[in-house]
Amino acid sequence: MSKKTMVLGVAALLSASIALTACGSRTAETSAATTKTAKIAVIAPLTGDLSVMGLGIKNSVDLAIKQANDAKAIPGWTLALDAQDDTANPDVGANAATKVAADKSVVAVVGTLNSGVAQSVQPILNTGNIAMVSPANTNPSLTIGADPANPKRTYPNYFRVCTTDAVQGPFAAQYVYNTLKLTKVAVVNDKKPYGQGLAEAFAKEFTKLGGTVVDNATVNKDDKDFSTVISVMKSKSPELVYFGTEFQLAGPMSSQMKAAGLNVPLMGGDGIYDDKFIALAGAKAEGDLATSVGAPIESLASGKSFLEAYKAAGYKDGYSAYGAYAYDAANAIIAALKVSLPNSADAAAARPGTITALANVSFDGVTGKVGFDKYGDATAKVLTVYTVASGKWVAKATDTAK
Ligand code: ABU
Repeated sequence: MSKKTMVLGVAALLSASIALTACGSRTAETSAATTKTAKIAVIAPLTGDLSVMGLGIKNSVDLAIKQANDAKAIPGWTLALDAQDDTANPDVGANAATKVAADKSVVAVVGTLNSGVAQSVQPILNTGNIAMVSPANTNPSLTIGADPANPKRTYPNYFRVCTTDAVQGPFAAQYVYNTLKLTKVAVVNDKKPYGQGLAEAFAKEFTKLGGTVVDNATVNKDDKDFSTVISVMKSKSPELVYFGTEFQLAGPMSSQMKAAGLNVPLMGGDGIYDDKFIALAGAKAEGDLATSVGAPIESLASGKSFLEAYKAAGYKDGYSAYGAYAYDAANAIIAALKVSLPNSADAAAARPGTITALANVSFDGVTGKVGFDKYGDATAKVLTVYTVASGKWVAKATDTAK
């Protein structure tokens, strides 16, 4: 081999090696660049009276997403959170849903908190083929329609991980009648889908058991002064007041009842199960009652890892009544995305497949077994009754509806 040929050969090798190195680094860059992103949106009240519950939902979904990304749960995909504030208002919720549906990187939604907001969000997300999993909506009509005697699935994209007021109302009535042995109650509701539906379900079962509803009243969702309603209820001597509403109305109602001399327990559903109720109701809240979905998360072995991870993540706001359910809702979506995303070109293309996959999801969540029936309702129907004792909610009884 001549000297010239040898020099040319070395130059060619060097050039090939440089080209290969460049090619290798381009491959790495290309691979990083082609990791695709799918967003899970949260639609919940992030400001306003109910934000304490909405922020617990948002943080818990954020936690599930971060854990999935850390575990590289879906190869080739990164999940991201898109948090939308519905302010607990159906119109604002509809706008949030429209925005989410237009964002092609959104594949599914956790939300809403309020059943009334869900009514306006459901059809928009359904049109966009976007799965919606609520951690908190308890109004039965969202899954089975308005006529419980003739159940029909309302929207195929809608699922929830909590049980419904068709179970929660009777559960509360049975506790009041059978355990507390009370036979005369007053029933109030705030005229919202959740409050009205829950109060009606309670009253129906209480009457069926043999109890008497001595007064049936309504208030407005923005009322602050309940003196007129309290005066009428007091004249009918109820042994307990059942209030279908959330804590921002129930707290002042309890406080004003006691100040007016109506010294009987106030009871409500999951919407009042928050420390804010106790703060608003004041010292006389002792003995007030609430039911809420699931068993107390602090009492469950399965809840330990969630509670530790939530604390370690350092969120400013607590997980509140629905944090653990929101975490399970997000993980139900992530389980479905493991099926729908790998074969999809982008997040939007995975939307219909995510809905289909969700229907078949089944796993042990932090709240218990997570799965859905043919209407999109949670198969688990666990509820707990709590009472206020020494300024705290204390669990009295947990049961599973048959
Ligand atoms: N489930 C209680 C609060 C949310 C709702 O409106 O259903």
